[in-house]
Amino acid sequence: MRTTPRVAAIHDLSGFGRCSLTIVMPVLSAMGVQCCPLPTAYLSTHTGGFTGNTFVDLTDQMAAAMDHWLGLGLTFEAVYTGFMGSCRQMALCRSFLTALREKTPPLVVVDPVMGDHGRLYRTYTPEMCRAMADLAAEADVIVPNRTEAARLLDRDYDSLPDEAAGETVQALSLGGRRSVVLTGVSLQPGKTGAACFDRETGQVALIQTDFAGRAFHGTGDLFASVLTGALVRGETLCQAAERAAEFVRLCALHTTPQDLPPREGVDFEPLLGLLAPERS
Ligand code: PXL
Repeated sequence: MRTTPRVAAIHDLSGFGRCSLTIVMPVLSAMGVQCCPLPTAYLSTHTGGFTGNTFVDLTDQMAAAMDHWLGLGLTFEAVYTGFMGSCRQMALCRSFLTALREKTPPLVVVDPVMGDHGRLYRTYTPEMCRAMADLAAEADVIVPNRTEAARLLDRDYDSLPDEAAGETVQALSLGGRRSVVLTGVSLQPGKTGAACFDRETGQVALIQTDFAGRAFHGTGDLFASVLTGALVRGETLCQAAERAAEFVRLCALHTTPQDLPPREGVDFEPLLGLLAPERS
């Protein structure tokens, strides 16, 4: 009997500048979770803070890989999606989920990656944002930042202040049907964290940890990866979000004194051991 949880991770692979699959894969492995990557694109670097990156679209490969996996009868405890390169990729994810649900429905975690700090990433068009909202409608859990929350709700970034994060997560829950973890919520100076709406309990929880003083690229991916790993290990939404917030805090604390360019992300590799499951 298989005991290791298995996650299909549908994200881009960016060779340099820790984000997406270069975070998802090591984090899930360190947590004792099997990660099956389904790359949406290969980029030489991510697009936040680098210019001139290469971009190879892997949509056709995605379709073929999904068919192959379905043909093999594979089941996944979770499907975790992130950065998408086109509307067609999001439509493919949706049909993959429909097919998987016929057999063993996975937990669906959608990080609706579209932008940050009030701005969309430059590869995202309004049509892609609508397709992301459609994909997110299929999720059991979404993990937006404030920029993405504003897009999903069709609201202004400024109309969703952190003090109202409790209302924001409720508004994003589609009437209580999906759980929401809003990241990057700061309720006082020097703090950062998340607001959670758990559809199992109907409760809102606010999590705050110390902010390391600098923002780094890819911390959203790090947070959502730990969250997904903890969820498939059986933790509640709130426990999983607390674990994720604490790991990101420790990684940022470890990275800040090194004075590395923020676009290179957090130096999480030396801390991966902290995520290992306890062995009985
Ligand atoms: O971390 C989000 C992300 C993922 N993938 C790519 C990106 C970004 C953000 O810039 O460019 C390719």
